[in-house]
Amino acid sequence: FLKSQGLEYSVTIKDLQIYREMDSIAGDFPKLATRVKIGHSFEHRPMYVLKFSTTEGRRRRPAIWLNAGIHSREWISQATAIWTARKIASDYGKDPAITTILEKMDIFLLPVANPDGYVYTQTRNRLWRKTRSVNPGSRCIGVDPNRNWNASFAGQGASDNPCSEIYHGPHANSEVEVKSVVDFIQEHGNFKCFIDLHSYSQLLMYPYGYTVKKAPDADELDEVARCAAKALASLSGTTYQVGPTCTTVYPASGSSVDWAYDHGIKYAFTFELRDTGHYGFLLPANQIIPTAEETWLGLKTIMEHVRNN
Ligand code: ING
Ligand code: ZN
Repeated sequence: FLKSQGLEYSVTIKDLQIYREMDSIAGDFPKLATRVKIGHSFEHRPMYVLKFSTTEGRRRRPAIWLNAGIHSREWISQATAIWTARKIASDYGKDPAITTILEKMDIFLLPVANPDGYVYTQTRNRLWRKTRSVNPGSRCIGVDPNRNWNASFAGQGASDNPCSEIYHGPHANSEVEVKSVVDFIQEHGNFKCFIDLHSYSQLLMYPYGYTVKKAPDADELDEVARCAAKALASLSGTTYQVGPTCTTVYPASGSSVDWAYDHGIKYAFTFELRDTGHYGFLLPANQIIPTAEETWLGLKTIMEHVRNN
């Protein structure tokens, strides 16, 4: 396949070190963490999630989906996710919060939701956002994978121009990376929470992005988000703005969290991680661990609320 596309790199885990770390976490915590392949990307890289579960039972526990790296250039997202993966595993049995969460629920973490784009940002264009799929009839490559979900698809805040950074694609779920997640979540059928990590701007948002209309659960989601932002800030004072996507950043249709929310996953949140624009997407490496550590406090606040409800 790759040869037919004229691509010179190989489809191995070599170009995705995060996949090796996922393997290493699963190896270090075999009773808790397993690496699960949920599909593959356009360029046939595997899509791996880490599943954290304290039960071997066949019954499907209520579950939490942690999504990262849907936009490839937002590197703090993938980095925070893989840090979080090891944190979940190593704090289980020590931190009562994560221990009780995992006694009731399973956590699925997808650190690289757009693997082709991520490799492309490391080899060709640091600021690539979209997937790397071919658009028939256009010289431009890629679809915005956060405009490609079946939630007011092709509505406001998305473009029908394949050369746009917010191109929604030919139809909902046209991107195999999006379709893989949708199929997995629907097949599972018991997800209660979906959190997508992006950067940058320091925002914590909930549905909707596709309309200014208030979501039915907006008051509860706003309250949870405010508690999470407060917990996050408690570590080193990083401030987050809280609100619905549409009025907090901009209108955007076809997003992952709006799809999740409209498909019964009430606790749907998007983090826009550090910073507020000084470094932007090029956040220096020495901010990875501080960002991950403070974000963890926000994530735990949300997951504890999901556990209690
Ligand atoms: N921002 C998000 C984007 O996809 C967003 C904002 C969040 C839109 C949630 C819709 C839903 O444009 C970045 N930085 O990608
Ligand atoms: Zn993004």
